[in-house]
Amino acid sequence: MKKLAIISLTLLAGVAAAQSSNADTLKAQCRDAKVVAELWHGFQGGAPKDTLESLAVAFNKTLKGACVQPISQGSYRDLSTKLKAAFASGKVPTMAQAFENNMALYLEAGQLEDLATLGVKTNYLEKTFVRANTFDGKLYGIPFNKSVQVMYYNKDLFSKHGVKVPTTLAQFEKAARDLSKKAGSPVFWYQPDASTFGYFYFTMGGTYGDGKKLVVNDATAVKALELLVDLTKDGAAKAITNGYINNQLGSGTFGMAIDTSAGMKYWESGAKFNLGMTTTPGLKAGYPGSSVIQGTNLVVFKGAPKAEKDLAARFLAFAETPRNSAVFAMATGYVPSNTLASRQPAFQDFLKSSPNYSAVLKQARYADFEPRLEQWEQIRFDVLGKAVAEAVLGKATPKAALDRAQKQVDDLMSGRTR
Ligand code: FGO
Repeated sequence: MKKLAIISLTLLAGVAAAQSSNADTLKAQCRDAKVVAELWHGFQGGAPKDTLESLAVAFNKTLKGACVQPISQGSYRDLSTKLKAAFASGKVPTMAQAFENNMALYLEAGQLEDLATLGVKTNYLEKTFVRANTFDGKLYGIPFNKSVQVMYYNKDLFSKHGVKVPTTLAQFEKAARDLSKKAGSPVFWYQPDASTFGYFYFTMGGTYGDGKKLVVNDATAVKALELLVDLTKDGAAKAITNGYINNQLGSGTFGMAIDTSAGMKYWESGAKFNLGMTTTPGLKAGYPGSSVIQGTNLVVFKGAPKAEKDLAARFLAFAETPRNSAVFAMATGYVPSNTLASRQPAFQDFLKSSPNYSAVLKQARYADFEPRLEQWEQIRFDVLGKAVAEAVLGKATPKAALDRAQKQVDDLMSGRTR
């Protein structure tokens, strides 16, 4: 117990201290190591990358002659592209981050190690997340950085105009319209993509089909996209088409957004107003809306040498201790993977000093996964995301955009296109 406490304190200190030194420390730790377990990831900077690196540094300090080396591969999509190339060349890393749909693909390609064979345990890990990592009864990944969408809002703007923070979709629509009129510009900011669409779709009861056929153009989907399009046309919502919303907070009057909890630190540093975080508006009064579960799991590749895989299993256990899970969540905004994390005294103190974060814990009980299909990554970006963008930019009606998307989905699912 004592050793754990020391490791975690070191980790916390590592997060808070000058982050740039992490890269140097990792390089030094891995320079003479006989066993190097590469962890390919899709973090590109900020709190998520710093915290992952701090975790690896702290873990490596417990080892002799071995190390875990996190290596950024660019974005999440760059990561899956590079992994597919690695499968083709046979030079796989030891571990990587993976969305559930990526795992379906990697599993189909015969690349994932069954974690039970490495002795990986899932005691006290979030059951829903663990289930999402389980295929045909076998565990192929452990939840690491799982996020939920929450509502970020400008407390000052709401109180200036005497508008109540919405808790239902009807209130949300009215607040967006009223506040935008008062502010003289659109206050609901969103990225026109599958993630934003997913919030509205799930909250209105959408399910992307019945599990047998993938559906993106049912009546609920059309209704969800129409709401976004109408708000945009009417000057109550603004599509942010060039990157993260949190990078645009200096330009114009921001009111509210639905965005990943993993952006928490970025939002905190980008907001020049009192930032509020709360659960998403729901369909019925008294119930939060839904939210898309994003972020990734850690997987181990079958083709890596045995010594690296054993080291990976030890790292997974280290990453998932209640304390390290708590530290990771506190430093980033991700949902803790270990259910015991929130009982940590440091976590309790954190909740008192950062009450916004409690929205993340509450929202985690009202969130849904996107389909766990190997084609999903391509569909969410190149088909559904494109349809959403087309509709909000006025290039097609929501129904026409989604009908076209459905055709592309059908072709992809039946193998007519790749
Ligand atoms: C991101 C992407 C997928 C899939 C969902 C999939 C692939 C979505 C969405 C597309 O870990 P999350 O919650 O958040 C990310 C985290 C680490 O980078 O920090 C967030 N971030 C980073 C910089 C910043 O300025 N602000 C900020 O919020 C970042 O989003 O994952 C959410 C965003 C997207 O990448 O555009 O998950 N996503 N399902 N990506 N490849 N495949 O199936």
